[in-house]
Amino acid sequence: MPADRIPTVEAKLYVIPGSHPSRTAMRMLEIKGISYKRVDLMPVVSRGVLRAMGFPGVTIPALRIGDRKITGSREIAKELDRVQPDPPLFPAEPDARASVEQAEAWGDEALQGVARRILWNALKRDRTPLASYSEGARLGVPIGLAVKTAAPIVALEVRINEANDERVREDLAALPGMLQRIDDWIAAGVLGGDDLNAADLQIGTSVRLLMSLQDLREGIAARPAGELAMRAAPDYPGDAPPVLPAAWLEPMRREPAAAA
Ligand SMILES: N[C@@H](CCC(=O)N[C@@H](CS)C(=O)NCC(=O)O)C(=O)O
Repeated sequence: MPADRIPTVEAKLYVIPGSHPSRTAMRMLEIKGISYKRVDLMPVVSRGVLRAMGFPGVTIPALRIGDRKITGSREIAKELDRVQPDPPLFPAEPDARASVEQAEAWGDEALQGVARRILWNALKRDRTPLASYSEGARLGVPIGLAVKTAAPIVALEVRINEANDERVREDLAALPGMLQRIDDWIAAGVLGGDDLNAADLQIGTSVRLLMSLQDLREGIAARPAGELAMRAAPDYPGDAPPVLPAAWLEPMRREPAAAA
């Protein structure tokens, strides 16, 4: 057995209920067959917890694996391939790997934020669906109470993530082009192969989060990106009834735009 191959490893994953990159990390651990302990944290509070525990960053997901502490879903993907090479999250062939890494980076740097801002903007309008995003989570307080007292957290997340109306309207205008880009990657074989790769899991969970919003679900579900999302994250919590202004959703109702 190669020296860098660890047969059993102790893993603890820090997540926020309903968080899309958290789900990316959960699915990667599942696919690798690495058992782990899940620790649910409240948004915002998570920052202090990770800082106090000596993680290198303050965002979720955060993984303690063996004696290593990692933040960032892309860093976690790389580390998991290192400690448990099979099944691989990246193709071995250099060009194919570069394409997957490019799609993964775009998923992290562009799509993830769009999905996050749209969700927080929707929750700013109606906090009630927060309970559905916490399904299956153990927050240490009753979910009902957590939701009732969540107004300051939602307000802070809107500020931290710049989920203001102007930005989110722009995000929704860009979304059809982003979905088209995902469909194109699927057609090109970069995404959506038989075995899910790191980019499938990075992008699929963001699309899956967007599909938790009834405002967007129908426009996404039938396209290849929607099918990929269901494969990447079959069990995703959360269901938000329509709440976004109809005019903002117009671009999603038009014909598919060119890739953004
Ligand atoms: N892009 C990074 C960062 C992820 C990120 O921003 N996570 C959010 C949850 S989806 C977070 O930690 N939010 C808590 C906060 O900002 O207070 C990744 O993929 O790991």
